[in-house]
Amino acid sequence: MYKLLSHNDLDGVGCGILAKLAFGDRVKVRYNSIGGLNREVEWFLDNVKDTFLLITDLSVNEENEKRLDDYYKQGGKLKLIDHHKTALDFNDYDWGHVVVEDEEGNATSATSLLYEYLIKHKYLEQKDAITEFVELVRQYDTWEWEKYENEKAQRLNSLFFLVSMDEFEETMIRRLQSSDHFYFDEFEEKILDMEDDKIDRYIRRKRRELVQKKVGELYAGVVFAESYHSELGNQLGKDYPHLDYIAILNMGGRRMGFRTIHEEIDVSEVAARFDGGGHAKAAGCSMNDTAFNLFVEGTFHLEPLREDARRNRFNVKDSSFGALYQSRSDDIFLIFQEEEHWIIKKNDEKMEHSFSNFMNAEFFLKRYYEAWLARDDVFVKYLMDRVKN
Ligand SMILES: [Mn+2]
Repeated sequence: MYKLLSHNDLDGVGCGILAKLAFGDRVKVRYNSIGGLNREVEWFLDNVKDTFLLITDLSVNEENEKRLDDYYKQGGKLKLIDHHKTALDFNDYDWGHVVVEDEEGNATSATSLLYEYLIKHKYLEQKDAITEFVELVRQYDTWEWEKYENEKAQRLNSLFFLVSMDEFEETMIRRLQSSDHFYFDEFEEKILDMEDDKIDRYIRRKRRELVQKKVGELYAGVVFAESYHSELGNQLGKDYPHLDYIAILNMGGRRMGFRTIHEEIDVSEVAARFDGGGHAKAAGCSMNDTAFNLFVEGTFHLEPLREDARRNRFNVKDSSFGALYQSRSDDIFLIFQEEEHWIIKKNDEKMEHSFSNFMNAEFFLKRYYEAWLARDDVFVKYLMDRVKN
């Protein structure tokens, strides 16, 4: 018999699907939250015998780490397969297999590592449909789908949330067994289109609620949201590149997620400050007192960031003639080009900084003044006033 304990996200469930394809009725699969895994491992060690234990996409606490090692040394069959860099120490054990990047430098996922493992040990045969499915899961879990603009990966994750876990598992297993290539059927395509529209509307609404807060040395965008965390964190990060990361607070679940689009920022370090963990680009933690204090109490009174005017014809970004910004304290900023440099005038006074391009000047204004691109009518009035004077 086999037992698989895995994470309850798409990558974790991808592992369950592979295990069922490989072992059929001989494997029992349980999906867990990050916190729930340790209870399951304890229960397994206390109650189960003669069973090969596989743990994927999650790692255990110190106590279970010791107990599992004893179990292994006494002849118990065990493998922990993970791709989180916080789990790399498990490679010290024979039973640990943690790989963050493969030899070609591609980010791994638990599903891709388990697939390799199952093929290598001849538990499962390689097949195009499965390889394609595994690659979609990997791209979604590692954000690579963004780079390749592979929306199929994002849609697979949407589908995962639209149906129950059991139904997703069952449908995928049947499809991977019976078809040569991976596909969505007509009905799935239809509901996924509807879901895409819904996500767009949700993100637009949440964008109007985003507040900015300096936490330590970094600037965070903070938003309360129950759904679509990864899509939301990603889109808001791209919309507000002057923020180092986006923090998404799920009050009902008492959890928070961190997401960054910046190479130089590692949000697993941010999460670690609050006893959480994860990847450099996406991480999470439970909401402890410190986190609650900083991110909830510390932001509740703040006004959301104002959005840039969208339908302007005259006051547009990157115009060497000048782009006008406003701030909540009623300051007015003009970014314009002067010879090689970009300069900012604050209320008609030149500021001392100069910038090598428009983007850096705008970054400065947004980061330190929370300024937004003014609407055309404000811009026109600004120019008329200057002409009169
Ligand atoms: Mn994963």
